[in-house]
Amino acid sequence: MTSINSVTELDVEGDIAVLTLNSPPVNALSADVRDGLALGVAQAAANPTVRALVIICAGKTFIAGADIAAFGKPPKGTSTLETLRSIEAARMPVIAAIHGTALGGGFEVALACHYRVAVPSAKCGLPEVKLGLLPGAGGTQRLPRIVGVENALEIITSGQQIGARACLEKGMVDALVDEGQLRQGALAFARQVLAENRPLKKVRDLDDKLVAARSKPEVFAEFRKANAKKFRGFEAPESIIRCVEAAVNLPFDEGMAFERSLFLELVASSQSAAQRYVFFAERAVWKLPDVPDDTPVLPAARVGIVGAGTMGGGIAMNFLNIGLPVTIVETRQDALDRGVATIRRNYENTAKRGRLTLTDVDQRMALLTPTLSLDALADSDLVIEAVFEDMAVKKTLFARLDTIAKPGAVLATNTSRLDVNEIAAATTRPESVIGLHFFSPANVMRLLEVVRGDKTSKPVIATSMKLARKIGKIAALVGVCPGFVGNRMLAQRQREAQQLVLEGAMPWDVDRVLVDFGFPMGPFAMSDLAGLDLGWTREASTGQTMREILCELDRRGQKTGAGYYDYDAQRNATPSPVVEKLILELATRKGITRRAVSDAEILERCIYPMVNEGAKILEEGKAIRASDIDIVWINGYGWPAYRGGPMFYGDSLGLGVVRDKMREFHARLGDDFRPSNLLEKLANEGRRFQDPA
Ligand code: T1G
Repeated sequence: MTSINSVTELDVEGDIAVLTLNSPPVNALSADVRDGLALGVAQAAANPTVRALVIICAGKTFIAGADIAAFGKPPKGTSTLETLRSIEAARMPVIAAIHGTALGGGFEVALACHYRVAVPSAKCGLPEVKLGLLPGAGGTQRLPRIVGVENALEIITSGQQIGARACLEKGMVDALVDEGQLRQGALAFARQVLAENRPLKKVRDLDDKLVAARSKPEVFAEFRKANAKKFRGFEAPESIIRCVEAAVNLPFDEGMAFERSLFLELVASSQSAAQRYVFFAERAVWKLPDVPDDTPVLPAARVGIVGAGTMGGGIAMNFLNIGLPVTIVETRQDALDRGVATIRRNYENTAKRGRLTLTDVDQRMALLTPTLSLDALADSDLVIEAVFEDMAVKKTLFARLDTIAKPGAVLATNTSRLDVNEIAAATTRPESVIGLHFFSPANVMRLLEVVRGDKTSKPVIATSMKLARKIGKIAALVGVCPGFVGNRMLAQRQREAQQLVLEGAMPWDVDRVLVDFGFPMGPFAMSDLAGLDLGWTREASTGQTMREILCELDRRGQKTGAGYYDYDAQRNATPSPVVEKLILELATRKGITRRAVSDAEILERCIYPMVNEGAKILEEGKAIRASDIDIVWINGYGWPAYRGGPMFYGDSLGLGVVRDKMREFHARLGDDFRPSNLLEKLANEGRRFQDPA
């Protein structure tokens, strides 16, 4: 065994060399790893007894890509491209031995090898698009040569991980070896290559798939059209498509040069900076400064849900999906039956799309126990209420649960804004009470706000966060305040959207500006979709807001064919002349002289107060870090990932810019725009939310 450098060793078994990389946690292509690869290949080639080389990794995975943390820093060591060139140009067959996840530059290393073998549990992929990048080490040039253009376009623009068996079928790997026997299997494969005197198969030389593609140039336009909605606003997918086009139409080396040029553009782009920030933010969110990793976790084998409505049913599905038995409680049989039927229908719809079998559906439904009795929750480890959003109702329920639930059970409320401390005070065990704020639809939306009460215990927090990860959520631990993090900031945007419409904009102007910014829908279209009458009653309606006026006219949104917009039978929205007239009348009644409102003002008035509110949330300690707030907004409200989240966006504008604009609005529009202390402080010091405190 020869140590090549701190992360690479080379040993020789007979006439086969084995180059082992060991750079935890994921063998990312750091400078040391690249140097080790290049030096190791050279040393193996310089050994006349060596007739083949296996590249394998220690630890949990094959190379999982370039070192994301190194982007934007001065390059060090052997370049990735040089490293791959040395592999592909080696005098002997080089075999990549893959386990774990060979991703990005890691799979590109494997593609530069002459052969690839993998254990069945391994996965391969080119997820650079999720970082606002494209595979910058030949992935867009080599992969189409193996799997064809259509497959390559789908694989690279989706960033999906592909299981080893599917990789074998697509030709991305050449053989599977026994699980847990990767080294032995790779060595055996290498001996077979030698015994059969197989050629040095260079992917760059494969051309048959490209020849076929040259006769179908329309593939690219069709792919662009089919994915226009999914790619809207993102730069990387179009660059990827252009690179794959180049693979079809240019010689390999020219295609590589083209890929390199587009890669460098993306690396330098604000979108990629944002998406790389989000990558680390999604990992930071699980780090809880005052809840150590070794905090004891409570049992969570049986779940009780109170309420079988939209939220309760959706929440139940999260746990049924991971095989946990769920007891769901309602007050009336018809409501219970409706709730259970909705859960089954949701699963059956998923099965129709081929993502579940009917057996899966039956197995999950068999885990569900519907009941009208709260007492049935006596042996639940976790009880989640999803009943009517009313404090009195919730306090009464928690007082009852306190007498029913077993000692140590976690009692969670799904409230979206009510005071978790007040709910906890209705029990004799406030340390067991926590907020689990699911976002609707609860079986789809990835975000979970975990709301810690003042007395919530650390084991309850740790248990909740661990369970959140098990059900596939991304969880942000937040503090108790009206609307917690997401809805508290949303209130800022909703207020300004309504005010801007009175001052001179129309709902469709505000929606257009925010959709152009990157949101999937604007606030008014969202309100029509959700229903304008949520929480509205005719008895209490005063006709003082557009929402009330519209509800009084039975314009309650898409479900009534009209809300802020008019809808046709296919629910296509058009701006409503009726609503325009109502807005003008309301503004007149309120003595408002309407004026032209610019798109810039719409954006600034909707977004900057959100950033300012996020700063207040941080000041008050209701979120652990700014990037947690960004995770909330990206995963709960559709903030475009390529803008990093509201706090990252504020940083990208410069907090001085945000502060000055807030000061200007404050002078003109009042206290809603008073810059927070933290915003003032950071702006005055020329710092960012994302800088270490
Ligand atoms: N670079 C740097 N750090 C990385 C990393 C990477 N590529 N991947 C993971 N980490 C860190 C991560 O931050 C965390 O750190 C720890 O490893 C465990 O990660 C030229 C330009 C591999 C599937 O996009 O998808 O190649 O929080 O918690 O759940 O064309 O990590 O412990 O301090 O996610 O087991 C392309 C990204 C890069 C893969 C493992 N590659 N990584 O998941 O662990 S661009 C990727 C992942 C590129 C080339 C281009 C996952 C994983 P900490 P984890 P996991």
